[in-house]
Amino acid sequence: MLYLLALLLHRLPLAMGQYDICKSWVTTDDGPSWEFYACQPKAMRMKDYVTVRVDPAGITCGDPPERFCTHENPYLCSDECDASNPDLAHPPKLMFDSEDEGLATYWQSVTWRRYPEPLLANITLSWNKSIELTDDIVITFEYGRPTIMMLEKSLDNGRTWHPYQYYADDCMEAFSMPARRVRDLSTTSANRVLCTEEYSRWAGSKKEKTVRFEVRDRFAIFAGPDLKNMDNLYTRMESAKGLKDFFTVTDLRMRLLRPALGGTYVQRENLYKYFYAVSNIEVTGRCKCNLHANLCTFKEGSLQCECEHNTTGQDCGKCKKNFRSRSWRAGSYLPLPNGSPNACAAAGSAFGNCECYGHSNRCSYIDFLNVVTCVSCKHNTRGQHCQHCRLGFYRNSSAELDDENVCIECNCNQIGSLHDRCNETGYCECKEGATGPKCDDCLPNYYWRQGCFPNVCDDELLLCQNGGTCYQNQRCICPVGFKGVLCQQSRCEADKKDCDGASSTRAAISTVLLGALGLQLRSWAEL
Ligand SMILES: *[C@@H]1O[C@H](CO)[C@@H](O)[C@H](O)[C@H]1NC(C)=O
Ligand SMILES: *[C@@H]1O[C@H](CO)[C@@H](O)[C@H](O)[C@H]1NC(C)=O
Ligand SMILES: *[C@@H]1O[C@H](CO)[C@@H](O)[C@H](O)[C@H]1NC(C)=O
Ligand SMILES: *[C@@H]1O[C@H](CO)[C@@H](O)[C@H](O)[C@H]1NC(C)=O
Ligand SMILES: *[C@@H]1O[C@H](CO)[C@@H](O)[C@H](O)[C@H]1NC(C)=O
Ligand SMILES: [Ca+2]
Repeated sequence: MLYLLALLLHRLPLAMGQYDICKSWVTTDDGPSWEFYACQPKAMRMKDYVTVRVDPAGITCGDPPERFCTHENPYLCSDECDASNPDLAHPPKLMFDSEDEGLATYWQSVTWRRYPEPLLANITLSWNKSIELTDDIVITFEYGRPTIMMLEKSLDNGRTWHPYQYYADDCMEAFSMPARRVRDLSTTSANRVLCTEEYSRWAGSKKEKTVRFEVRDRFAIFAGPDLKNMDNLYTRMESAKGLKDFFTVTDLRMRLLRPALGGTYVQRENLYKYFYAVSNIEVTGRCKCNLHANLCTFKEGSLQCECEHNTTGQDCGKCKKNFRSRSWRAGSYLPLPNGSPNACAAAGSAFGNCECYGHSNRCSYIDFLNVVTCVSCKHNTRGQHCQHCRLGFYRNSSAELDDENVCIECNCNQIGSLHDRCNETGYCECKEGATGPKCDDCLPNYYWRQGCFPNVCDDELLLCQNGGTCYQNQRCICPVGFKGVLCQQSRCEADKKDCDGASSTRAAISTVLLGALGLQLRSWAEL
């Protein structure tokens, strides 16, 4: 009875939505067992979990209190922003509260009183978690939308930023980009970053208040106008490189670059009507859990996937300890309709747990030693559990044991080192005279020439004598009449014949050679 209930409870959601469950208890010929599926959390209102930052400091209105007016009522500047009065304050958090019926609550910037200096503001939203967008980002502006703005995103918690979309009433003028519409994109350009003029033109501040980042329109390129064919979208997400990442963010930034003008030009005599006011930022998405979780919870100030399939980590991005018999993989939407869980697995052999840290997926039993050992360790590892580095490699101290980069090649200089092994910090063992981590340098008083050799001469102790010059520490170039390693020997003293015989002998040899050549030339000419 309980089995049946469990079966029903787990089977039920399958009908409700795709990839909603990670596993279900099924009965097969071999008896009941778990079956695993690719799974993902439901989409949520992400503004409930966001941290916001507004830059630069002092951009929020009300400190000191100031008056402003609207484009509809430009000469009645009786509205007031006062940060110290809760009724008149417009702090950033009002972009994320629930909008009840009635008056909108909004964050508001200072007015453009410093015109013509640009009025710039950044609104940065951070989740400290990767999020996959599932619906449009909708930003609601009160009193008119900016005439120039930019949306940026980060995938690495704000370390690097990338343009996401440009918005301007004149794209060419503002960004030197042609204006395009997301609706006109095709399957090959679905993740193009473009500039749109649809959300920046003046249409009266009450009428058109929203600026969108169109996720649905981009999905519709694959899934059809009503997103009925999600299977096609999921298939594309698996095959088109970069498509999934395009919709993934950890942070978003709105760069407000020029406020609504209410017309075509700025009226210098009334700058109190130019400012930004944002009442709501709607971001709908789901936690990215690599298709290994169907729940995502808010814990200790951050969203976290409740990982299944024996995975772990904030995004279920690695295998749990003792489940690393093969490398971690994200789940896949394919094959339809349930996808592949690509679960992490303990070494499923009868020999018990043989962890190979993901460097091997085979274990074997060695009879005479009575041990189970990993076979064919990859990634330059070795050992019973692939826990050591092969000779010629050393342990990467910033990588976990199950990391593909766990072993780094020693790279010892072949000539300067005794062998190609190194110690745990990557230092090679050097031959005499060589030094440096890789033995590719020479100690002082040694010179490099296919290895390190002791200096023959130098400028200090081993000076060339009698006017000789030291050539690259390798030898002294001696003036005529001297020889020896340091030119210390006079040729006359060494050999009496050298003193007068040398030059005449050389002349005699050249004459003979020239004579022979002349003979040869003459015989060619006669032929
Ligand atoms: C807004 O952020 C961008 C980087 O994304 C930075 O270059 C710019 O200076 C920031 N502007 C303000 C007003 O803080
Ligand atoms: C971000 O999330 C990680 C993992 O949940 C957590 O350890 C870290 O403290 C969080 N950082 C911030 C700034 O909230
Ligand atoms: C994960 O490990 C548990 C406990 O060992 C096991 O019962 C379960 O079947 C594993 N799940 C998957 C998806 O491999
Ligand atoms: C060491 O491991 C880290 C983490 O995987 C990796 O980023 C880094 O590139 C590795 N270092 C080398 C020299 O391979
Ligand atoms: C590796 O060798 C270098 C140079 O001899 C030495 O400084 C370092 O302490 C050694 N590291 C280890 C872990 O032995
Ligand atoms: Ca609000």
